[in-house]
Amino acid sequence: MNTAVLWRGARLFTLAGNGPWGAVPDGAMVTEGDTLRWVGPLAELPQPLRAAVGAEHDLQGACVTPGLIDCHTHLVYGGERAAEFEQRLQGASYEEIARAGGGIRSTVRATREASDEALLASATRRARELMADGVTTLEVKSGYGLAAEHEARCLRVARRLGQVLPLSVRTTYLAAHAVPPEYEGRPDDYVDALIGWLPALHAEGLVDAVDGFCDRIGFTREQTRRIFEAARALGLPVKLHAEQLSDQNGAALAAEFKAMSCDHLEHLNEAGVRAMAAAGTVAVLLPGAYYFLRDTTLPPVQALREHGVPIAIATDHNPGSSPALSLQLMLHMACTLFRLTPEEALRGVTVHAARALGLRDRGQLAAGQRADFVVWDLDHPRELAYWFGRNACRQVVQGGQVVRPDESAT
Ligand code: DI6
Ligand code: FE
Repeated sequence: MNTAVLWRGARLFTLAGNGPWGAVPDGAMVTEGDTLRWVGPLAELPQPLRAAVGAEHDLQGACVTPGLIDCHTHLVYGGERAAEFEQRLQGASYEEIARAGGGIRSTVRATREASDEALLASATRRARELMADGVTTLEVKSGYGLAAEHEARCLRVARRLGQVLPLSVRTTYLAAHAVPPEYEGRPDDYVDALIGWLPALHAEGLVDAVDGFCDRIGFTREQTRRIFEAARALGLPVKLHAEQLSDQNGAALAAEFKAMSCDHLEHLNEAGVRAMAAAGTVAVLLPGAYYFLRDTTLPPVQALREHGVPIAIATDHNPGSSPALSLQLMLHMACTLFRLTPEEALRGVTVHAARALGLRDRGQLAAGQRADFVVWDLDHPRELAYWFGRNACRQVVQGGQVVRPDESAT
């Protein structure tokens, strides 16, 4: 049997209930194994539960939030693209570089050349950086293999990450990220191929969701539809890189398939917003990519709010458009660049990020949720969006275990 552990002396910001931040000033939590058994004001802790407590931690008035969830990353890849960054600084555009065979395709070459061990080692380093920032759940997409064998390798590495690190990992199949050189000029044949690879990957337990890049340099709506139909036939949920560089009405298509999320959305139109609202699809905004590509078209945040579309925020970590390794920095940028409120931004990396991954057991501090939380060196979580370039994370508890500070690492 698991011992009940009491965490007291916390200023909890549960994000549960209707009040601002779900604040509980003299808060306490009781965890049992990897689950939160009770959350509330210490004074209201039921006596029988108090009596069952086998260990206690005094958080000494520190501020506590749910563990952060990075719901959109491309963490597994070989190499980096700093030289492409220099090219862009000299005037080449992201699309021009991609069309000339650079961009995603250059990372595909480096990924195919990298061994499984090298891919795992580099992804582990990056995951650790995100975790040091308070991340307890991470989504990882494939999409730099673009061949059956290499997509499988990347998804296995992603799964492995969740086994070697104290981290929950969700995997997403994004073979529809770009057309690989073997299929140059034959995108429909490539779509047939990637649809053909999916059942075996799914049978191996490597796929939690299916994604695509619907854009001028990605895949058309019709191709995306075929991919979504294949996902649906296997009972897999879908998400979409939609309306990033141009408006393809991708979000409306994704909503038809009850997508868990549509991501990027700088060029999202009103009909797309309505379709997402009706389908309950989360809007995942990615300020890192917007910033790094020096985009100037803002996602329609006010329309998303007005239609009640939940907004999530993620790093979009990838070597081409967002080499970002801090979700805290994304909170800041979501406010400065997209004008989210600090509370919206925090909900975007907790409650709404969980929803973007189809996870109901995390994102808030409430009885029955996973015991994933972060203790911050801050007076109030609004400071998460205020400071930048500062890591205010003091302690991370993942599945009821203290994983940071990591005593095994020192
Ligand atoms: N949109 C992006 O911003 C990333 N993928 C996508 O579909 C960029 C990926 C890359 O440039 O390597
Ligand atoms: Fe992405």
